[in-house]
Amino acid sequence: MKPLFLSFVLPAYNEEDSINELLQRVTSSMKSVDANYELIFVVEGEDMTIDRLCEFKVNNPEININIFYQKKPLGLTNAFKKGFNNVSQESTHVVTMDVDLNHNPEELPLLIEKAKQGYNLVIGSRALKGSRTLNVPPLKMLLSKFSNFIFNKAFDIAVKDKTGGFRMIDTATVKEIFPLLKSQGFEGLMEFLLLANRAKKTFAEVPITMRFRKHGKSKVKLWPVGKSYLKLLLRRNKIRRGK
Ligand SMILES: Nc1nc2c(ncn2[C@@H]2O[C@H](COP(=O)(O)OP(=O)(O)OP(=O)(O)O)[C@@H](O)[C@H]2O)c(=O)[nH]1
Ligand SMILES: [Mg+2]
Repeated sequence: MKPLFLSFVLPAYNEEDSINELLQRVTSSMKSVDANYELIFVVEGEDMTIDRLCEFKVNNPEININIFYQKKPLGLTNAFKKGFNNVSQESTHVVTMDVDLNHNPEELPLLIEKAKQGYNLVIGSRALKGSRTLNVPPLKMLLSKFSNFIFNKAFDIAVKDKTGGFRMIDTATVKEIFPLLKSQGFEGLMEFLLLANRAKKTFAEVPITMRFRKHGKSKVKLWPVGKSYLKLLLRRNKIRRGK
């Protein structure tokens, strides 16, 4: 097998109080992983995230960090697209995770193990035996369970957690699928799975511990996000047929 080269694609919108811990934890976790890696940040917003990130980059010149920045947020999927478009030539896999530390960088080896078995998409899942969710407010938990229930009925894909953002995907699959994404925001996480399923990609899920953000505000706005998922639901048959 080719040596692993992980491209972390990390969208951050006003995450100034989480960015330093994320950088510390990702880079120290990677010390015990047998892989080269790069960090690609797509930063939007007007807080200090960009300043803290640039400072880390200057102080750690040995770490391969690529930063894209603009003030105006253009949505999660658009941020992912920008990152995916800029992974380096050597990249074997793309890793996505939230910058607010919802996901544990220390759990990455679980995903790597499955990716090494050859699965195209490995999903850090909140919906398996052994998965844990910590400190998530009851209303958010209820909404997440409700939306996953609807998606499990509506989308016939062998993945239990269809909206989680902790994923490891082989780079060839990312390059094949992402140009087809029509989404702009959070619904792109689901659309990616639909398109990958249509392209007969293989999926694996591993249980993770998901922790509610300690800092900053959620970027999920109930009504716009709900509306875009609804549009995706209405479009699902067209997507299945490749239209
Ligand atoms: N660059 C960029 N990043 C975004 C945008 N929307 C969300 N993000 C980032 O994407 C990740 C996921 O957004 P979150 O707000 O954490 O969404 P969530 O995990 O469903 O909700 P909570 O963690 O409960 O707040 C975080 O790292 C955000 O900063 C965007 O428009 N642009
Ligand atoms: Mg989050």
